[in-house]
Amino acid sequence: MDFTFHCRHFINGQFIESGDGKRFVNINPATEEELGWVAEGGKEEIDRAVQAAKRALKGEWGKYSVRDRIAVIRRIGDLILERKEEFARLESLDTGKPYSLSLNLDIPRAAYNFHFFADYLHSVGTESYQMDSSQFHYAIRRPVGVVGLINPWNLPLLLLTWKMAPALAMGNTVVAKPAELTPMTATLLAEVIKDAGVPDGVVNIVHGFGPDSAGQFLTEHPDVNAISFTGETHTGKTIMAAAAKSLKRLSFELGGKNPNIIFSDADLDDVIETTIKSSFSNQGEVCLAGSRIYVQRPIYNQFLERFVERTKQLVVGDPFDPKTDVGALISKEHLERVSGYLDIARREGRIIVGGERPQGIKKGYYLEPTIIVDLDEQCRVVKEEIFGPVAAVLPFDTEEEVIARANDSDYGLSATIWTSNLKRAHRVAHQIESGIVWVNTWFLRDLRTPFGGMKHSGIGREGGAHSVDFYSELTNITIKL
Ligand code: NAD
Ligand code: 6OD
Repeated sequence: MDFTFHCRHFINGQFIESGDGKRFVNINPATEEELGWVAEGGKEEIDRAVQAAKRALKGEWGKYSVRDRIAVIRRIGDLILERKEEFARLESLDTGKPYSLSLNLDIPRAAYNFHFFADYLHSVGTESYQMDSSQFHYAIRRPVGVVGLINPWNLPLLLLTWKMAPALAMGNTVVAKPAELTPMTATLLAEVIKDAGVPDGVVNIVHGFGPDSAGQFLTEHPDVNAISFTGETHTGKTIMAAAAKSLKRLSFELGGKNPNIIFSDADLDDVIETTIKSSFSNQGEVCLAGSRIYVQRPIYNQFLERFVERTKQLVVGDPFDPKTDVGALISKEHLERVSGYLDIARREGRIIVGGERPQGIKKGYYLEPTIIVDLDEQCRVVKEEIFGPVAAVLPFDTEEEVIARANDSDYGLSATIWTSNLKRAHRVAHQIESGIVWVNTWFLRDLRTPFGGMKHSGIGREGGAHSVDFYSELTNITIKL
């Protein structure tokens, strides 16, 4: 394919390469071809970006009124939409996900992240209290300062903007470190940021890796006041330790091993269509993916038959073919990691559909959507996050039993409950240990709601008022009259 897109850092409003000229190659996971090179940032680039962000806090950005911020944030959203085909193309080339998904979900949602927080900012207030006529208390909000944003590769622009929009709305400046595997849409976003008229230094983007690279140097930098991180639980622990030295504020959205609980009174047509999405959309590379599917015994065989049938109909292949449902996994290493779990599944359970490279596809990191049964609850395939198009289906008998099994996990990000019994839906939802519970649906979002996980799935919540709180400092002022 005749395509190249090189990714430079964006520091203080300028696109630059690393001082030492270091670069790495960006690979298209669907074709294994080179997409271009990426500047590899180190200590020097992180420091330049942080200093630019620090200066920008005190510059014209610091004087922007709420109305000025709303206008510029709204403009960023508008410009993303104006260039949505370009963004979607880059996102699919970088990730291997279907272009239709990038165009209809990732990119519009990225724009909406800016539009939502621009609108939301209008109604952000603070508290005030009056004890009696002699004392009055009120709080003011200020930016936290320089905020580091570290993101994964599965929903690159969606997740970067989910953090950037509220950070800017609250008047912070940012240094973002996109995932090394998906640097392209962040680079295009930098162009949009410039075109929208955001003052230099307010948004900085430094490419690179995690350990001993841009990611680590960002988390260790003493002038970074907060880190918002989305990624693996293990990485979260490393970042927490590094950030402790300078006592940074942290927000973590981490991994998940999410249960889908399907009671026998559920609407099976709805269940099948949504479970296909929750297991296999975005190649199953979604933190919210339902990867442990508990089905009540009376409908277990019927569910399985229909779920397998529907899975066989999924078209796996070229992300740019409009018929494609499932694209390529992100990298060779990731495909090998996911395949390692399939080896365990073959030994300890039974793969009843998928599990192989799709026939006729010679290049690219593809895997057929896979369903596994007959696994012991303690098997690693049931316990660990696989982050691929792989679902384990397990039967259950009683409500009490399935709640205990769903909660028997280190993770606690999301869960889906399928039932037509409203009382049961509430009862079960109240007992599930996860930050998000969907009833008779999946990934239905309202950006005002608290989003995040408990246990090893995260610390803190983002969305609406929760993002406002994370990205701002409160000072309480007491007046004695
Ligand atoms: P990852 O943790 O390997 O990498 C995420 C980011 O962290 C990358 O930019 C990487 O370069 C950086 N990084 C890695 N090591 C670092 C270090 N020592 N210091 C600083 N930065 C470092 O995750 P991934 O493989 O890119 O993404 C997949 C994971 O993300 C899955 O576990 C998935 O569940 C999780 N995720 C969670 C959510 C959520 O909302 N909870 C959303 C999407 C993805
Ligand atoms: O919808 C969101 O706001 C969000 N953070 C989604 C995360 C999906 C994980 O892969």
